[in-house]
Amino acid sequence: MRILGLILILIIQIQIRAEFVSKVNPDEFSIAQDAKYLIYDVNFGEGFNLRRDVYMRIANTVRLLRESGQNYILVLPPWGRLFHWDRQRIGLPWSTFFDVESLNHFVPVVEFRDFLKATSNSPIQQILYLQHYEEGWGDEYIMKFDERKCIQTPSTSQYRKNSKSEEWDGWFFGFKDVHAESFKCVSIQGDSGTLKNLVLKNFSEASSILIDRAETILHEHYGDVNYWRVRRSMRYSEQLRNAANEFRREYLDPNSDINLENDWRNQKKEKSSRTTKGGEYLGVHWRRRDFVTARGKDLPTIEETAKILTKLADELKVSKVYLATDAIDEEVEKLEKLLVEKRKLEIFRFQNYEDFNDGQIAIIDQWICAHAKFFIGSYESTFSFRIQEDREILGFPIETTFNRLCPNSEKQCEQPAKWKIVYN
Ligand SMILES: Nc1nc2c(ncn2[C@@H]2O[C@H](COP(=O)(O)OP(=O)(O)OP(=O)(O)O)[C@@H](O)[C@H]2O)c(=O)[nH]1
Ligand SMILES: *[C@@H]1O[C@H](CO)[C@@H](O)[C@H](O)[C@H]1NC(C)=O
Repeated sequence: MRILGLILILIIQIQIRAEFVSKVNPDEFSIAQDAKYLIYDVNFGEGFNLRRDVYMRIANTVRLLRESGQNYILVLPPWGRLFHWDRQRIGLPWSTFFDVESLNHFVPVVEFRDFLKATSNSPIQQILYLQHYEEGWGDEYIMKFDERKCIQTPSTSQYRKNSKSEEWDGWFFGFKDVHAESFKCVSIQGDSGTLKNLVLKNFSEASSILIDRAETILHEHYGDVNYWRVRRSMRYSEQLRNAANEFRREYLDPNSDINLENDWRNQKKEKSSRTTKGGEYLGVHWRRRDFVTARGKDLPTIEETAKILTKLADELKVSKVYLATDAIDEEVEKLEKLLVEKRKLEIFRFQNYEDFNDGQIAIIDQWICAHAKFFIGSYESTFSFRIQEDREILGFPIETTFNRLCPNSEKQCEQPAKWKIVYN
């Protein structure tokens, strides 16, 4: 009874606080005034793993802005409407996939819904819609930006000025009652640093900016220490790590645990001297579906995949294969049949579709592959790249990580670029 009372009081207090937060007048609230919010969005068609890469570029822009003395907070764009997800969802917070506290140790971040609360749903001050230069790069690639008229695309037309309110309407991740005061197209060629310059030079008065088509800008220094710092900060949520870890222990290898520091900032180079062994299984990322149409000649057939995996399992002396794939059931069955026929291999997949959405299962697949004794991925798949990065963070020897499934006719093919982790 007493506990129940306590819970009730707690609930009431939380409600009062929530109401208080949403009613704060930003003009009278100096903290809200000081903080500036940078929100971003990515082209509709981009996949989950490229979007994770865009986060890194924008987080570095926010880092650079903060290093120039500006108190920017990165607003995390809700997940949803992803082309590859069979079960569509919208408006998912980052905590569905990532440890937000860990992200927060690189630059301050806030979920979109909390940003709306903190700013009492007042309009976003400025939308900057990034685009390329209509005339192309010219003779050389120079970093630059210019206000230009919008190159019309289906995604620019989502933004419309409401003739009554004079405010701009848009998709805004499917959230209602979100508007913007001003909208501009900017042609830009450059990286995280160029975007910082654009914001600093022309829009530092705005207390909130939405950068759309953020994938237009590149990394400032691909693979440098800040690339890896932000990458290391992108720890998966505890729920997903636990699910993957339990699966590993139960089905793959009870002794496949790898210790990481709780806080990525404390992870020292010496601790990852590439001695990580991983679990006694082979991790495979077998990308199918649209990849077969788009890059068929870079992928092995099902029969060839079975051959490669059988040979690898022999060499590695493992009998278990963890299969991460987007293949349709028929293809998986065919592959499984071939593998079991050829040699007594056991194939494992994580398939708890009840408790996890498509993006969560993708991350669980990745985290399990990241812990395998040996990993082999698919050519130029960002899904495979993210696994390779995780393995760099976990301290695996290079030769166990940067491998790809070669297409049919080639015994050996060009292997993935080895983007090695750096700590300073
Ligand atoms: N669960 C799971 N999903 C996968 C797997 N491979 C691909 N997918 C799904 O398909 C999507 C692949 O798109 P991306 O994340 O963009 O990665 P990508 O392989 O580089 O593909 P593109 O961006 O389309 O070139 C993932 O986000 C998943 O939704 C897999 O092994 N397991
Ligand atoms: C930045 O401001 C300058 C000066 O007001 C203006 O000429 C220029 O067009 C602006 N650039 C962008 C990208 O808004």
